[in-house]
Amino acid sequence: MTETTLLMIKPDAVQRALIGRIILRVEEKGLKIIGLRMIRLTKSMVDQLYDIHIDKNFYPVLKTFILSGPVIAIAIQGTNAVKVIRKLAGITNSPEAEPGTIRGDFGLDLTKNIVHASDEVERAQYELNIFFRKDELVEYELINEDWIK
Ligand code: FUP
Repeated sequence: MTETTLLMIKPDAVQRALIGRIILRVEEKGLKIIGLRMIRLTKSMVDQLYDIHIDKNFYPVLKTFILSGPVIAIAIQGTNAVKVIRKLAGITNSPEAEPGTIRGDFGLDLTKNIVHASDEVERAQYELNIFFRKDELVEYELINEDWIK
């Protein structure tokens, strides 16, 4: 089933010049990028994105980190896009993430873990709304789409 999800490249990966290599993985997999934006998040946007973690003890550290530099928000569409991007990202704790995943290949820290990926279709919609207006997501056909999906 065609889904749309959010992948956010976090400030650590932007600073480490990993933007291109992360985007490459999305494209290589055959998923379609339908929105792309660099932004320095506001405090209230971070609270929206991580609303389920606001009361956790690690939240102040997480929030400071996410506010520490610009991020890249990527809206991605394709078959099972939510699950596929979560798998490409790897598990949350980078040192334990499988090699071959983004976190497994590039990360060594739990908080500075390179990317954020939405975990459910409805949640993806909620998170995409934090970064993009409806008219900023672009509907188009890729010429090789029929060979992929
Ligand atoms: P994920 O769904 O992989 O983004 O992971 P979680 O929703 O469990 O956690 C959100 C973010 O909080 C993670 F990217 C890392 C961070 N985190 C910490 O910094 N410390 C913790 O103890 C747990 C999570």
